[in-house]
Amino acid sequence: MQELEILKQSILNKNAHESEFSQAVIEVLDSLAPVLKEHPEYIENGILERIVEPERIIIFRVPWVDDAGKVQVNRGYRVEFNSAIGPYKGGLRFHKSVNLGIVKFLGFEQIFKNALTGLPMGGGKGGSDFDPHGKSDGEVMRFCQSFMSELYRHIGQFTDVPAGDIGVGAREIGYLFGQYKRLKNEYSGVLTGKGLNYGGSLVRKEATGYGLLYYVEAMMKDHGMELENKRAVISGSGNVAIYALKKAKELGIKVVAMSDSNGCILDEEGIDLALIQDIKEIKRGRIKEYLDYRPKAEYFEGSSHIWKIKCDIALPCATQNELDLEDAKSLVAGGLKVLAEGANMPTTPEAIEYLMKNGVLYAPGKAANAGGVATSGLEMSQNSLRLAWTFEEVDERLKKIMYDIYANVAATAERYGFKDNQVIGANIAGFIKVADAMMEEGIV
Ligand code: NDP
Ligand code: 2IT
Repeated sequence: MQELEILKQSILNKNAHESEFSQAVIEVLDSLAPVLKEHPEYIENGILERIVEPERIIIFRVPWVDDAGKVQVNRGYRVEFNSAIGPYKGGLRFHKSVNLGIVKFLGFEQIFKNALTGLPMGGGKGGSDFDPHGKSDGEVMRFCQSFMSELYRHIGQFTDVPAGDIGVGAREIGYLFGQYKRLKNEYSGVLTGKGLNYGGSLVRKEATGYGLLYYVEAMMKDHGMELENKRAVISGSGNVAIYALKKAKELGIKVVAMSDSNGCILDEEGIDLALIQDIKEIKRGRIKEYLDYRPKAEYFEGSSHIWKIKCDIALPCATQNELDLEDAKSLVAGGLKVLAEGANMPTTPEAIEYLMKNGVLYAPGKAANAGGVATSGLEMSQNSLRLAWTFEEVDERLKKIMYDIYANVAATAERYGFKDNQVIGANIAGFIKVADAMMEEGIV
């Protein structure tokens, strides 16, 4: 379609230095031709031009003092991308690689992911180039307090509700929440992923990893495939990876490898969950330390080695573009059947194309990792009700949401003539809900 080609070129020109953002936008635009043919009103009303432009971007200075008494300065971001179906919602990422293009790509993905959950949440994302690795608790606290000293005036339970992402877990959310409450003199559910003592939801910590496996279960069942005794690898060893491992084990899948940004471990007896939790969640250590306790396991330098390990199921749960065409080729050569993304945009476009052409069931992150933000939505509901649901109740709702997302993605793909193409299914299903809301709300 000519309109799409013109828009794609203008996105590339306008955001030439934001490669991740352009990559995410082009993938969505490339999926939309079938729906735009049926609905020319989306083009006539400038939906595409509007949906690729954030409603608001906030960039701010974050000064703080390190343990040596030296002044440090980081850059803070919040991209409030789209509020058509609810308050901006999405995580905060603290990682040295964070820049505006990365936050925009994550915010853009979040619009469609949040729509797929069926809950009323718009899309947003934020973060900073602050690197929490090796920082003391005091340094992390002072950084979080400084970050919130600016962010607090832009967010609110009905406006914009941040949560965690890479480098932002329960510790950081606690410090951010404490500072927000102090500045506003108000207790509200302005953040999700909160501690259970002050308004957090059971299952939020587990939600992205558990949700990923519920999605995989729904998808594999639909294709008549058994989960039990399948061999899997999971990249990363953070929040998403750890709870993907836990649920995979419960479902009878044998996970043999995990990684961090330095390297990967292979344990043919199956990765020991309690040991990984001790090394990564409690000691905040490196994955290499696994060998100190399991000498039969092997360690390989470099985070991408994990894709050389033979497996039936691959679950990338670390970061964007961590799996490229070469990695996809070695996975397919090793007999890969299923790849589902716990991370956001971990697979490069060339790798996705290769996987799908070679018969791998491929589940894109905006569908497969939506369990985290969905449970954030459930945390917001509980905060509004001033109630706390049981673990079982939240887990049941999460599972239903993930099964419903899979069903919606699969049905949408089929309805538009692309059966089993979950990229097209997820992008169209997410897009239609947001686009229709934007049409109803007028040109804003
Ligand atoms: P964590 O900070 O808990 O863990 C991140 C993991 O990924 C760590 O093992 C880290 O290794 C590794 N990693 C990070 N950056 C790189 C890199 N550049 N190269 C190689 N490895 C890297 O983050 P989460 O588990 O929360 O997030 C993981 C992914 O899941 C991200 O893509 C995030 O956007 C996505 N996601 C998260 C959700 C959530 O609820 N938390 C929800 C949906 C998606 P190291 O320790 O060496 O840095
Ligand atoms: O990428 C994601 O969906 C998240 N980091 C979770 C966002 C949220 O608001 O819970």
